[in-house]
Amino acid sequence: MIVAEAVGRALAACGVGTAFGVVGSGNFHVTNALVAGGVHFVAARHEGGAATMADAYARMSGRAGVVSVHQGPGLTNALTGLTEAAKSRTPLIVLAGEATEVQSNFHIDQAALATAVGAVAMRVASPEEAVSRAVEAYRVAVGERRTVLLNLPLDVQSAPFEGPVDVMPPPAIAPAVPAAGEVAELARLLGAAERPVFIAGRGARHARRELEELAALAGALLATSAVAKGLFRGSPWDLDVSGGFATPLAAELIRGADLVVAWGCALNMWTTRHGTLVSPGAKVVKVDLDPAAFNTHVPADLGVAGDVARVAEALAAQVAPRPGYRSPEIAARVRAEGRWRNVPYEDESGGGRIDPRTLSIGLDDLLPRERIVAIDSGNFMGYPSMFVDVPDEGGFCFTQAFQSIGLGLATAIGAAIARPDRLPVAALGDGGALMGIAELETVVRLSLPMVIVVYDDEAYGAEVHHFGPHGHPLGTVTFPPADLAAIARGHGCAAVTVGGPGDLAGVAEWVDGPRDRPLLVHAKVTAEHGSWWLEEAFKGH
Ligand SMILES: Cc1ncc(C[n+]2csc(CCOP(=O)(O)OP(=O)(O)O)c2C)c(N)n1
Ligand SMILES: [Mg+2]
Repeated sequence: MIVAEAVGRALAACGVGTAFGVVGSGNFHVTNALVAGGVHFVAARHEGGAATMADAYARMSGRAGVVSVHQGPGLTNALTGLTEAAKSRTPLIVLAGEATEVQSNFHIDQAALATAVGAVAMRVASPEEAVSRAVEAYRVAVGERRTVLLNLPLDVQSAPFEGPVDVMPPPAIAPAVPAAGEVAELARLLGAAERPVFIAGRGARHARRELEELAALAGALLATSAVAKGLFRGSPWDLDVSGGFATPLAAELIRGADLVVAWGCALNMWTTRHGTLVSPGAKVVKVDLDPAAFNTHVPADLGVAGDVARVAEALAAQVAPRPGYRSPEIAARVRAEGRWRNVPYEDESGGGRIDPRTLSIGLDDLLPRERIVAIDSGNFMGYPSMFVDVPDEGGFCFTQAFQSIGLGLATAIGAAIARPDRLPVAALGDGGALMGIAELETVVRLSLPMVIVVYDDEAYGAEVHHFGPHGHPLGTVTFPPADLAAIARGHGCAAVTVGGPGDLAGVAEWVDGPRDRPLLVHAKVTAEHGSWWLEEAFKGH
């Protein structure tokens, strides 16, 4: 056995289930060793796609993601996806060959690259530490929620490895017990609040039951950040997403809160519309594993350090039932106005183009409810996020921490592999779709029953709507029509072009058929004006 094989075997023994990558000479043996150890390997067509697939897979499966890349350009190609993962605290292990010889064409300072984007850099520096380094990389990724680059120098990885690959998988870390004083103070605030609202973020995605039980006692309304969308689906007190995507009703009720408790949620500019959704008179509490979150963005009056589920459970024993914000009148309003599709609008479809709201509502009606929706970035992104419903927090995958376009299709692939029981839906702009299109072949090759919806305005709409009103030239951000349906058919997908509501019949046909190939919905969308969340976004630039 060589060192590369020992590393692959060790990671397989740690419990890695699925790995993604693009294989070259420098990661050939380690990848094959993963496979030999029972790991399912998914070959991507671009390392950027592989990194994002692994990220999305980890988010939606709750397991570590692994991505395997060639030295040098294999790693640089993966960097945008790795940055997204690092910013999102996704447990991800990157296995990379490393050309340590400076004369090599492949040589770069890989450790510096990793740290520059917020990842942790490690290296297997000798055969003796092959197994211990691999286990350490796994432990840091999972235990500390980090993206870890494990460099495999070419000379070391090809050296003989003596001895057995004996791996004790690192033990699961029990969440720390929250401080009694902080919990008691939050219990006191909950006991005094007339209109409490809970906003749950990424750090609360595992804690639905605990939060719902506590919210029922405290009379709290429930909302989430975009990444946790769906967490409270089915609750009559679910306001859906807080922030730019919030319904007018959700915005009104969150603004009306006298206590906002953020659970595993930083209350960033997106979730709070630059702080404006939190009333100046409201008390703000943050419950977070990381105390560094307490004073960022909208700062907390009280911080409770700890795991969200544990803290909520501890509180439930201390809070006496009270109606709080939960009146019959509010319940009726949430029922009537709590979803975007119930908010009236004027359908602007016409002239061979479909209103993106009408498109999204039409898809919501047609697609099976057991779905997992992935969203790319751009002006269009709010339409699928707001009008296409999801069954729960496992139905929405939002790789937007780095705000990169082009990650949506790979996100949908990783999510689809994590949740094969659900219909994957990729919602993309034409710009993001063409940027990430290398992975369309992967969708077809893997026989994923995916629906890929392209909101095509033949432009980088975000830029058009931001700069257009000021009279700037837009030639750099507008494009001639591209026949995306034909491109998709060329890859082996089914495809429909939608130029008006009537064309959605083609989607219904696919849904009712064998779904034996992916469907690309090429939607020519109206684009007379930009979206309201986009204006909000540009305030942050
Ligand atoms: C990798 C990357 N390049 C450029 C940008 C800047 N950018 C933000 S939105 C956008 C336009 C995206 O176009 P499209 O996917 O068609 O969506 P639309 O805005 O038209 O709805 C661009 C270029 C970015 N966020 N990420
Ligand atoms: Mg566009």
